[in-house]
Amino acid sequence: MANVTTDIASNEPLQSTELDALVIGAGFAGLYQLLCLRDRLGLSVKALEAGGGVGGTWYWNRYPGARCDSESHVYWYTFSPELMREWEWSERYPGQPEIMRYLNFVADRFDLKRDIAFNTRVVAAHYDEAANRWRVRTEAGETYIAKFLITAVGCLSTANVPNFPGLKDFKGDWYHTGQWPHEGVDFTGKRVGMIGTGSTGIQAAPVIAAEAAHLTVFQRTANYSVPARNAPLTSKFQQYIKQNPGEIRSVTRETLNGMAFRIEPRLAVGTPPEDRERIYEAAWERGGLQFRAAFHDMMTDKAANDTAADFIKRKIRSIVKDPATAAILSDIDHPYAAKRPPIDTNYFETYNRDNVTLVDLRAAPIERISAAGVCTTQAEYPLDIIVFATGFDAMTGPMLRMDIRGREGVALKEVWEAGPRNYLGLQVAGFPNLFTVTGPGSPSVLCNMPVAIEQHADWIADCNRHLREKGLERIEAQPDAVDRWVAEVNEAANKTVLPMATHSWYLGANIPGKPRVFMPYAGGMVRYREICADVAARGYEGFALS
Ligand code: NA7
Repeated sequence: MANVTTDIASNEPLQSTELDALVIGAGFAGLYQLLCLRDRLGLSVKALEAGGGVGGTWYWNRYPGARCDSESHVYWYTFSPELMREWEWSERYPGQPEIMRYLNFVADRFDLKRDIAFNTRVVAAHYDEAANRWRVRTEAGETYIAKFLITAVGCLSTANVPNFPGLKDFKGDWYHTGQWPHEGVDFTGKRVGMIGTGSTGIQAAPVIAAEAAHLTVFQRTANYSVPARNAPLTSKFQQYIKQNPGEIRSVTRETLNGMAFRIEPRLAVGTPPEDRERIYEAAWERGGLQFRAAFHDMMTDKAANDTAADFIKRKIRSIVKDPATAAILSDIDHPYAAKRPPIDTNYFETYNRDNVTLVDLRAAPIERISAAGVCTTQAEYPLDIIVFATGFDAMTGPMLRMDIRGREGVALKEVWEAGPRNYLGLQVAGFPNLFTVTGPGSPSVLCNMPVAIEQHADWIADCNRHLREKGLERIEAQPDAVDRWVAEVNEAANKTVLPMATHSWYLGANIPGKPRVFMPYAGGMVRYREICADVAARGYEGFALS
């Protein structure tokens, strides 16, 4: 319905749309949140999406080799057994195009697109206390008014292009992997430079190397990677999926991080070295993120983690033939999986190709970009194309690039100046009726994302139902509950080796000037789910309802 109201910034009367709830984003999170609120609660809801289609992260990340690191039979929605039977994955890990087909299938199956405005970027959201409404403005100047505002903006959706001097003078083409051209990039016959060796660079390098005349990889921090061992799914496994949707859903709810595998109860410390070696060897052969499930103490005991780290470093040195290159690749300075652990298809093998060179930025950092290419303090590397696989302003970036203001016009930027502060990763004190799906302080990126997303969207929908049933209009996190939760998030992280990677994006350390705070909740999805359920069961303890 359209009302005449006032534009939040200019005070000019504008046509605006009034809704019960507004969702920002139409990726995994936004689609499911829209479905929950519209179809289960019967609310008037719209989703606003900056992209030209559904998909969120997967809409933008179209770089060569883009593939999910979660296995396909757990990287999807599990709220509907019928839906799980209707869709069939083709490979062990879903590639970006297949994920896009899946999300479009879901959006069409539930007729979601009619309530999504595409190519619509939200620039501001201000809370109007007197009216108890959120006033949301888009880049094009439209205004939406909603009682509830739900951000489903993703954790890794704000691209980080480092501010190298001279980039504008570069005569070739450059691309960030998270803003990849839809038409693709032709590397044939080109000299390509790729900066960054996180999960993205590690996926992209082998694919680019196979096409380009030459690939130069610029590595700042050496990284672990375990073979993904991707393969087509057998028809037997596809049958298993169709016949056991309930079991698959249960496993993702019982495992620490929403994955399909259980962490072994045995300890690395105390296991005889030859047995440990055999176990790691089997985990390496099996491949994937499951490597971290080999021993229970891997993520909590540095001595245990060292055994995994040592195993992978030896693997790198055995794969990479040139000893100098192998030394640079295996000179890793953080515990295994303390930064997000990549998995790969022929990554280290790629350095055995004649057309691939590794540049060690620790020895000689990038000084600037010239018209011809990348200049380190030691040399200039002439290039036709530069690929920035340099990651994201993670978790808080997508929230803070919007001008979000709560009570009395207080900006989220101010409240989060020293790092994100909220309750359960779901609500910020002073920002009533604003929910943040997979916000900082929730398991999010430490969990298999669709599992974390379904839990949050369900909780938010249940909360909305509760408010309606009780005739309540407003829910707001209490400052003391926020203090307690921030302490709990820190405590959970400090029980693990995660904060030992002092330069990880989990800590915001990849973005110059960003406060260093461990952002995701590391206590595990199972415990987190219990905490959230318990809070709701106690009448939304820690929230003020009115
Ligand atoms: P990541 O994991 O943040 O990796 C970015 C890479 O880019 C990493 O190797 C960085 O080195 C490097 N980087 C970033 N800035 C610079 C500068 N200024 N100079 C040189 N190198 C730089 O992002 P990804 O896209 O690979 O992965 C993000 C997530 O997507 C991934 O974890 C999965 O969850 C999916 P650094 O390590 O900071 O020294």
